Amino acid sequence: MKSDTKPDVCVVGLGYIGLPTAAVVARAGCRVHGVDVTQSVVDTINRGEIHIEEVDLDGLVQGVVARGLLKASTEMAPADVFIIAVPTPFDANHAPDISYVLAAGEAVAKVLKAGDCVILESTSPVGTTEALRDLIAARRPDLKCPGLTTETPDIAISYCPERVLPGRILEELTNNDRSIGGITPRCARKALSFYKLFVRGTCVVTDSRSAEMTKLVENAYRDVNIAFANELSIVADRMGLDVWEVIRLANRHPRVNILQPGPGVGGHCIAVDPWFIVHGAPEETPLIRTARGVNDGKIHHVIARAEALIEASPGQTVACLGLAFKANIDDFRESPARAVAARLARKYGSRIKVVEPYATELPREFEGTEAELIDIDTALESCGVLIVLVDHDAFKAVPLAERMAKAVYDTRGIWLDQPKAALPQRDQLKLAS
Ligand code: SAJ
Repeated sequence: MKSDTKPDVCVVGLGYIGLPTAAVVARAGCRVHGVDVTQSVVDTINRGEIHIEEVDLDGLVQGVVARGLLKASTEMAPADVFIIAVPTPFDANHAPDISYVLAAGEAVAKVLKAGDCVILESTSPVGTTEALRDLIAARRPDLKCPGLTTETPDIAISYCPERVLPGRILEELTNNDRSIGGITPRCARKALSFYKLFVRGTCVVTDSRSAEMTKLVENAYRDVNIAFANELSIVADRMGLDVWEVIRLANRHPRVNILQPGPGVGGHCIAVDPWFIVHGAPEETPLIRTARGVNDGKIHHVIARAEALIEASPGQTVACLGLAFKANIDDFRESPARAVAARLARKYGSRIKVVEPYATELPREFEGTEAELIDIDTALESCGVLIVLVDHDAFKAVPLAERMAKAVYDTRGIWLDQPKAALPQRDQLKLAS
């Protein structure tokens, strides 16, 4: 990497992490070449527009493209720093698929030169950065690779995960602390000097395997703790207790901080990454595996309770409030709310209405169900049953007076003032085991 001027940077994968990262790095004054396999994504970015939703990203991309600092292409180009931010999905057996990372490595290997720094940011199973290094070493025997030579390596390779929250990505890319995991300490120092160009948070240097595990552990921690809250909510339903009251009181203990129950865990990280740990150590991970099962199973509990409420309210129209995987975002992928609403729509047809302020039409699985997208005002005027699936601010703001007489099933605990009398007696609900 040039030490006197800002490095030229190539970002491989222009999705939810790659594009904001490319834009923030360009804002810091680096010339950024973004690479994506999808031509329409490349064309959109080169017009100064964006293909994903993220707060303030549109203006930032427009600005850095207009200043010539960010250009996108389907082709790899030489650079000083390469950031790989491609997907790492899992297969039907929950085994991680790092083929996109390796494909990116193949492409990067073709343009690498001595002095370059390669950084993997994709959430990855432990050992992936070394696998990337091995691939580069095999393709480029002319370059001395870190950990494989007793001499000073020609290139640096590190793992540096992001930990940004959708909806706050730009802010968190700059302000969050980061783990910088080098294959060797020298690799970590190279990556550190790059991240210092745009990260205000503390950058903590470690080895690549520890950094890989750290990212997985962070999301598994969330999953296990959400599973605890979800299990408590099922226990509370069985015992006729208000789980929100119990958690609120327990969290007054100075060292207790229980997370919030919901209809299940959605999104692309928390429900996926724990499997990477389980896959790496199947015999040693009963807790993490069970937590995944509890969170996936919560959807079925919610469906059973919703069905019981609907059947206890004959002739009433039902509003499912929310489709997003969490509050105040327009991301409906991997969403338990969407799965619950679609299931109810298939079973009860035109009785089911859906309120989702972030949607203009219902997703594909509602096709042929007769369910209808309506706004919150119409729902409050016409629906006798409300099923809260997402804690959007627009739903939280509905005053008690407008929902007092409704039968409500609130899976997110947003209306704690809702009279309990409006709920059917819990012991009358026929719950699925
Ligand atoms: N959820 C609950 N109860 C809670 C908290 C969350 O049911 O108390 C649910 C949400 O409704 C949602 C899911 O869990 O369905 C995940 O939401 P989230 O806010 O925990 O996480 P994500 O997927 O939006 O983003 C996470 C973030 N990780 C953590 O909060 C530990 C983010 O910092 C990571 O960078 C991101 O995953 C990622 O890319 O890994």
